[in-house]
Amino acid sequence: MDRTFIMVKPDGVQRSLVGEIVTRFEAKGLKLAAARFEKLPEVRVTEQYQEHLTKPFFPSLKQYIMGGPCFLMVWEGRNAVAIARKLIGATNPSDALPGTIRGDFGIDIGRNVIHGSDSPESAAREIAIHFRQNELVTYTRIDESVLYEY
Ligand code: IDP
Ligand code: MG
Repeated sequence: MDRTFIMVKPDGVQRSLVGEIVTRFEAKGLKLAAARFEKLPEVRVTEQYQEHLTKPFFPSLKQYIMGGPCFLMVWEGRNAVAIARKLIGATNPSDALPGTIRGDFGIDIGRNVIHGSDSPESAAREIAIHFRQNELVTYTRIDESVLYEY
């Protein structure tokens, strides 16, 4: 099974979208493996967005992400990374299709509600930034045998 790192950003939390977002991942058939509600320290924001450190928008991105509590999650399932990116939609909410989280709930690229890992390698890296190995919970979802053909 694959895992992906998902985070409701401070705008999503303030707009009370956590429940709606969790519902979409659950309904899709992904399995929650870990979750935490917290304000991210600077060091983890910098690690999380390592590839954007030199971008002109990085200072405002850091301020945005540190501006309030985030809801951090790990979701598990076959092809979880790509599936989650589809549920989330395009980076710029004005390009994101209706039915996606950013397409339904966002309007501005600088306030795009949610983060999701962009590859299995990024997912492993990001999960390790935010969660200890013993925080990842292993269990069987009762509907697993009907969610997958094999
Ligand atoms: P992603 O979140 O869809 O993977 P990335 O290109 O990795 O998109 O960018 C990370 C985050 O940085 C975006 O989700 C968004 O919050 C912010 N961001 C990216 N591009 C811009 C921009 O041009 N202006 C402002 N913020 C941006
Ligand atoms: Mg990204």
